[in-house]
Formats: sequence, structure tokens, C-alpha cells
Amino acid sequence: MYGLVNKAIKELISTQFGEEQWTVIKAKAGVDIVEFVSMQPYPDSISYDLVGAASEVLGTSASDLLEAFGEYWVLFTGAEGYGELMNMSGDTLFEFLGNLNNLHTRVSLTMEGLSPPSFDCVDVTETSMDLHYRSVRAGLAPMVVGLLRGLAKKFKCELSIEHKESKADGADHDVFALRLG
Ligand code: 1MF
Repeated sequence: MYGLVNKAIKELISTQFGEEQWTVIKAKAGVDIVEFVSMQPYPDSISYDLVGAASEVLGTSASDLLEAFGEYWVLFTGAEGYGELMNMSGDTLFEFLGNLNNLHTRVSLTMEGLSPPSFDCVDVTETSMDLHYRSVRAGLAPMVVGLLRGLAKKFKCELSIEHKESKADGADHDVFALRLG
């Protein structure tokens, strides 16, 4: 994944738990990179190993960490120069979700190595939809829950999320039933 992701992991851990914990976690993950470069691709294993090590060191489940990370990503990218990209992508949560594939296509135009997930909005009403999430990566559904919570805060709405179908439980892909209000 692009270095931007690992930078966000570092920021989240070092701001919430301190620089020392980050150093311990990085060492435990066997990562000896001093500074991640945002626009450089890194093996996915680096990001997974960092989350795994953080889970052990902090005594928090990987799933909770991924969810916190997803929520943080919305803030982080907004502050790290992608605010305009995010703001351009919709005025409401549902509009934003409907434009997410376009957002990733736009990023892919400059960053060829991007392997973005896809998000498809199905059975959309004013207040509900099924969000179909497909990814080449495994185990990141909790991060999507966090992303949705972060977006709900950004758009100031109450969102309930039901994980209707789970790839981890053998489904073809993950489906989230979303309801506003
Ligand atoms: O393949 C990748 O490296 C990759 C990196 C980040 C693919 C996707 C993403 C973003 N995505 C992370 C979860 C991936 C889960 C998965 O693969 O199954 C979050 C997608 C998302 C969902 C809901 C709301 C907002 C979301 O993201 C918005 C977004 C997406 C991509 C970027 C920024 C905001 C982005 C911007 C620049 C990047 C990489 C990603 O790289 C550069 C490019 C130029 C200069 C510096 C860095």
C-alpha cells in the first residue's frame, strides 16, 4: 500500500499512545524504515505487521485498531492535502459513497500502483442502502466500519451499520446495510 497509509498508522499510534510505543511497535513488526514516503508503494505485509504488533503491544484487538484507523483515515487525508479530493466527492454521506469509485479512479491516474477496493451502492433510498465492498486485500472489513463512522462524523449524521454479509464467514464479499437517522 502507498506510504500514505503507513504514515497514517504511525500518526495514529504516536499521537494516541506516544512516540515510544510507536518505536516499540515498529521494532516488534520488524520494520526498519525511518520515514515512510507517501507516494511510494510498500508491501501490504508492512501495514499488516504494524497492526499485528500494535495489537500485541497495546493489548487491543486488531479489529478494534483497524476500526480506529479507518475513522482516523478520514481526518488524516482531510488534513494531509486530500481535503479537496474528499470535499469534491460529495455533500452528503450517501453522495460521497456513490462517488468513492471515482475518487479512487482519480487517485489511480497518478498512482499506477494503487489497488483500490470497490464500493457499490445497491437498493439506495433517502435513508438506507446496501454497501458492497470488494477488495484484493483480506481482513479489512473492520477498517471499512471505521471509515463509515469517520464519514458519518464528517457529514454530521447518525449512521447505523449492520455487517450483513462477511467475506471472513465465507460470503463472496462484504455487504453493509446502512441506515441514516
Ligand atoms: O492500494 C493502495 O495503496 C491504497 C491505499 C489507500 C488503496 C486504497 C486506499 C484508501 N482506502 C484504504 C483502505 C483500503 C482497504 C482495501 O484495500 O480494501 C480507504 C478508502 C476510503 C474509504 C472510505 C472513505 C474514504 C476512503 O479513502 C479516500 C482516499 C483514498 C485514497 C487516497 C486518499 C483518500 C490516496 C491518496 C494518495 C495516495 C494514496 C491514496 O498516494 C499518494 C499519491 C500522491 C502523493 C502522495 C501519496
